[in-house]
Amino acid sequence: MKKTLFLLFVLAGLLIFPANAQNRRASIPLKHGAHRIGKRTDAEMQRWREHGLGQFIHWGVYAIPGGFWEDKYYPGAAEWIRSWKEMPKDAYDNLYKGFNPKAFDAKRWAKQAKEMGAKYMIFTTKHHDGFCLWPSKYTDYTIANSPYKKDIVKAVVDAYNKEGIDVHLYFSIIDWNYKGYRSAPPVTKEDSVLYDKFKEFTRNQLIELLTNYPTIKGLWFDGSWDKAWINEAAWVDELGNELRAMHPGLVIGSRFRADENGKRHYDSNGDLIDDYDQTWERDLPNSIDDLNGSDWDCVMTVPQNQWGYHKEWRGYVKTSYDLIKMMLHAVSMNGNFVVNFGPDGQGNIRPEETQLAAEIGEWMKINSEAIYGTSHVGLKQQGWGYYTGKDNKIYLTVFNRPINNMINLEIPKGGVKPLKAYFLANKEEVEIIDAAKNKHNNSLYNIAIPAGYTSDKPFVIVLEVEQNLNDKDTYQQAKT
Ligand code: FHN
Repeated sequence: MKKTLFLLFVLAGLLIFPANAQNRRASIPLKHGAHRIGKRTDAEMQRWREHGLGQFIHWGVYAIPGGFWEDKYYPGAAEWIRSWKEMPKDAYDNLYKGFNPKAFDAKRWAKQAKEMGAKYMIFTTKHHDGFCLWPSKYTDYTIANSPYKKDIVKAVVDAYNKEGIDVHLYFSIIDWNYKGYRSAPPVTKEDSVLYDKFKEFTRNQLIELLTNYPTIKGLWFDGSWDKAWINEAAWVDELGNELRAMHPGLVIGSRFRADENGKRHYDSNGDLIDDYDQTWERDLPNSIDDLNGSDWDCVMTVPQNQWGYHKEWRGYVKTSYDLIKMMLHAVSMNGNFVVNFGPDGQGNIRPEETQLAAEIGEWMKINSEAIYGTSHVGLKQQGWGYYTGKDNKIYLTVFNRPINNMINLEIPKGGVKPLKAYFLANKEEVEIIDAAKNKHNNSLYNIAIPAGYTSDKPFVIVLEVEQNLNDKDTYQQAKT
């Protein structure tokens, strides 16, 4: 069972990441702070936790200009082009009249995600521009009024669910199209009336999404940083309760709401707001200690900072090697890794992204056992790569093969005893050399990679150990 393995080393007196409670900064009475201290322990959350790899799709009318307006290159993230001074707002707000993505085939996207190894996906129902990819009753600015007409969110949810992939819906609180939306708190009476309308509109849309797409597993909020929204802590908290009551098990990250003191993600006591930490956008923690014992996800772009479709990617574009390495980095610290795709205005996933998905999928076909349902194992990080683990297995994913072909491993005093090691790819056994103990009485081992072994990809060595890492009693102690 994922996220429990560090317990193994509780046995060795080595508690790798501190319980969240220990990291709390203060004890301030809060009405709208975290609703629990520590992680959710229910089955739905456990399912989310075990995904390891996800797919993000940013799609909307911004895919039509694709980062260009009148042949001028927009240097920001393509989905933000409406905010560019060179972009006439009226022209942008009428783009939907030409949105007719003839090549859109949700089944094709879902198949590709499945082949990549994604266990869940996050889909932009509405980005900051306010355009809804579902036929919302509460605005005219929707897919129903485009030439395409059909409900895109439904097509996506159905197709991915058919492939056994969980769907989480991305929803932007910022809505540049809605009249009552504003980023600063309302000042005048008139402003307040309008903002109240916006709040009601937002609530209606969220209820509509949960009603129309009952199989979804979570809501992935964004654009919740405006002071106007932050100031509504009590109202937003109540809305969150309402959504959870409607949809038991719903998974919501830390970007939905702030506490009454305006603290986002972590409340004024340092406790995580809602179910997982959403601060790791295009970023990875240096160490497990940076995570406060929280569940978390890392959402990652393929180029530097493009989520929606941009015709011209400039700068460094990540390779499948980079993305697989980041995935291991995340999973080895109990996070989910989510790779973003930005289909074009016709609904095609660009060839570069298709290629990356295929390469990640090839790797996952052989090595996914080291990803799905695995957790942090609490061993000292070595230069060769990353540890993940579950049951009685520790997976060593090797990115940097040492020139002496020895994979070093240090097991704390009283920790697990290795029994055998083998390549995950072909089960060929490799020698475990007992390299004595260090001055702390920790056991040092070298796993010997045969000199003749070749691989042009990161490879996984499985280390079977004596104890089952999911020991029930230790799991109970581990809940943070
Ligand atoms: O502004 C958005 C951005 O366009 C993109 O959707 C990302 C995805 O995490 N979220 C916001 C920036 O944090």
